[in-house]
Amino acid sequence: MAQEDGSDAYDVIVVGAGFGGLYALYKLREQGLRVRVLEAGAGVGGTWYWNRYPGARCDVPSVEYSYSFSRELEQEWNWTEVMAGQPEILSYLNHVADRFDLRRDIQLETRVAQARFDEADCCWFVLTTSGEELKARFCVMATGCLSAPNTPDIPGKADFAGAVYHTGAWPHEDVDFTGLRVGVVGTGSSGVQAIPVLAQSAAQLTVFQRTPNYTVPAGNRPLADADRDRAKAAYEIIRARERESYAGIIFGFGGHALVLPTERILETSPEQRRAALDEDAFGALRRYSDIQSDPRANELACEMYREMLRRIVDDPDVAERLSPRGYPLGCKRPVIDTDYLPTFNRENVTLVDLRRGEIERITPSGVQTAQGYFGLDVLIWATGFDAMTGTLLRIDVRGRRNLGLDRAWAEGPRSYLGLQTHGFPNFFTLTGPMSPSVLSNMVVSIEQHVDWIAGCIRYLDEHELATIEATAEAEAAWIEHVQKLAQGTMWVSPSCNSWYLGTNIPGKPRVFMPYVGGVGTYRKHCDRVAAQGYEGFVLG
Ligand code: N01
Repeated sequence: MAQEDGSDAYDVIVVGAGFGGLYALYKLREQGLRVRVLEAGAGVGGTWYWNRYPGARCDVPSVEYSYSFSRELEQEWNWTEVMAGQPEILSYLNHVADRFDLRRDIQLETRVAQARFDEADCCWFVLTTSGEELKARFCVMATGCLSAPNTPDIPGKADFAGAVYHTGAWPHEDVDFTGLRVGVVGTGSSGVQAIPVLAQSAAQLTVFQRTPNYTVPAGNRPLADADRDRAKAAYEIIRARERESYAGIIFGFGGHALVLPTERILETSPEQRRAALDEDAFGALRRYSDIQSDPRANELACEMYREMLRRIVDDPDVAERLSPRGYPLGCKRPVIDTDYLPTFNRENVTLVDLRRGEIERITPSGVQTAQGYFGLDVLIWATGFDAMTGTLLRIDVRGRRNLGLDRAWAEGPRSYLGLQTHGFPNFFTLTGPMSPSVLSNMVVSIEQHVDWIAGCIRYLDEHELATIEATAEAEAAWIEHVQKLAQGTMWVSPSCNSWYLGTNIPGKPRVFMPYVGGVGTYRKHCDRVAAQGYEGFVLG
């Protein structure tokens, strides 16, 4: 497509119109660049466009899970709950798209099939599934970390005759479960959020649980006017502190005030731990400093969790089935819920603990497990995503010498700073593997990456340089640094399976993908690299 100046190339193609793609478009366009955003969905919003299952909600406080780039936007927008639900976040993102006139550069319902680097021309050719080809100097993949839904390969899954849904690709019209027998497979964040809501309308809800999760109540509530006003007045300080913090959050995960752990659980008596649970069940698990680093301490915390659960769930056998065992607290992504455990006290809810007999096959009318058959009208997969690499690898990305990203990442993702892979010049991965991304408030990490990329492109243009590419040495050193930081933590414990490690996808290499050093430290690394003329990159 010809540009206003007659050239047929864009400066930047951005793939994805979620939080990342929208801000990338805003920022790069402000810089005078010609930008085109390609988005597979029929609307903007990314994660919040696709994940509209009942109960979908963010677990980072909304005043923090929002853009900081516009003071006016911060002051205009009024969040109504401490942690906003999906519809409110989606309307925020639509407001942003309108407020900053972004839509004119976004092409919806456009899925990217291939991105190919042309060495002679020093540019990327991006091919869509409808056959359109676009050309740009730079590619920014704002494709999200949790955007490739995973439906497990269970025999007979195509045979089910009733309605089938995936939480990560939920229909846009309301789904009515009244009077129906509904089955949910999966008890990660999505399942845990959907289950209590589904239980209210379904005639019978059957939950197929492979691994029980450690989940704690979110304590969500309406955002009081006074609290909202206070946040608005203090935004400058809030944002500055988020940027220097560990996780890009200062009010605390789930909206609970951050408590610095000061006690060692290994130094407590059983009575003291029971008293701590009596006082504040949720807070109890956050007051100890040794849980993340010492397996014995961790097991004591796990037992505290199971004790909390037994206090909530009436039937001791159901409580046992819900009890996580054999893997540490803190290995998987924390799960925060609304009424999850009490839902299992309802008459119309059945918990199938797959540790007692796995799913053997899906039949046209239900699920056959080794412990019996469960008849269903509706089947919901809450089985997560091929995280962090899945969406990128579903695109045929070809760098120098026709190198495929799938080949470069055959033994796990390789990246320098989580921003670029050797062999793929001018190709940036927003919140990519080996950056803090999923261990942080995504919006803080997205803004940091977009600002860094925008600064990088400005630098190249000012110095009349055409390309930037991570060196193999810098990439290898960064990967080693990332892996070393994670060593000894519960995230990489041998008994841990998680999408952070890729172990939820059969055949995916077991590699811990996020950077655990914290967003503040990470930002300093990135700033230093830029200040030193993009150390670790070759500029050409
Ligand atoms: O996916 P998950 P998710 N048979 O991978 C089970 C973000 N998020 O969509 O643990 C039976 O966590 C699997 O079992 P197991 C957040 O970052 C945020 O729930 O692998 N079960 C697990 O129980 C989150 O972490 C929010 O043994 C099978 C479940 O499916 C991420 O998205 C809300 C199975 C998948 O859980 C992903 O969450 C929602 C099989 N073959 C999501 N395969 C908030 O902000 C998989 N499972 C609150």
